[in-house]
Amino acid sequence: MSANTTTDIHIIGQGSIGALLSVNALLQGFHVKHYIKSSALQHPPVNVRWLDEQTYGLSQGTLLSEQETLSGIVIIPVKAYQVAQVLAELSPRLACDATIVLLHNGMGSIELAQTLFPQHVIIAATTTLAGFKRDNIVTHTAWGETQAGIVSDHKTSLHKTIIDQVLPSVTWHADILPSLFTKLAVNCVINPLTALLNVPNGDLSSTHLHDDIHVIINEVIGVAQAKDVHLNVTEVIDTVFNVIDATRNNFSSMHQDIAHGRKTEIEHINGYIVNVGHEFGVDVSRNQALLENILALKKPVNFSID
Ligand code: KPL
Repeated sequence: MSANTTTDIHIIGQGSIGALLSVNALLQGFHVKHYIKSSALQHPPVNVRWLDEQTYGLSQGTLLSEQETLSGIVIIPVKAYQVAQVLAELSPRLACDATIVLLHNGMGSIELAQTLFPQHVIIAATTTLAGFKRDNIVTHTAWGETQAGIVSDHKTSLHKTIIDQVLPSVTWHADILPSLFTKLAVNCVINPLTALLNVPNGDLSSTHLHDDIHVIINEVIGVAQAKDVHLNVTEVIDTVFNVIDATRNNFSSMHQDIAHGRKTEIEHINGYIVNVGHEFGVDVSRNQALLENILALKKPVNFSID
């Protein structure tokens, strides 16, 4: 695995997506550095079981605070509630030619990144690259596709061709917001419903849930519209049901978070819709109920994904 470019790839966090991207970038010969939080230092380094069943061991990551300056491409595939902290930690140590790639569920980080990094190139992306992490093993389950768009372009550096190699099947959009709101609709439906009903994604195709799913989606579309993002209702509904079908045997990340007693991303998913809905006077009562139900949810005794 020798470096094929002088551009460094920095990957923040070693959840499933971070670990999968690290392996993919290493396999392409990039110089990759990955970063972990201090609590992860007590755990053994991550092993990645790739789709072709090969296993790759990643080296122990570095603490972000130990890195002087980061230049090149900085990919941030962390939980939505960790993004603000990561951006704050990056703020004193990002070289001016670095490109930031935001890659997480939920919304709300673009504005923060633009405020903290007014001079940097910022890319927002969403991917269907998939895997799950159990102990220190990440299992790769789908190669997936990526939708990406530049949300701040200062022409100082643009690493598009490298991002094309590091992220799976990238489609570039002049306006990425419709893709991000569509993914938000997918997450607003699948994540809380699977967690509350304690079911795999596929069970949401049951016809008795259709009306409820339509209400949730319509509220997301109303909020997008208030932000001047115009989505086609039928296309969003089709996308949500296609994802339910394509991931029918998987447990959503929110189901897994609840099952493992971890914090969920609900405040950045349905919570984002509720906040913006209230700001613009859009009815978001169904998303609000989902937010409240998830926040109140205690892990049920029989709640298991094993
Ligand atoms: O992104 C996901 C998640 O679980 O967070 C979906 C698309 C719902 C797949 O499970």
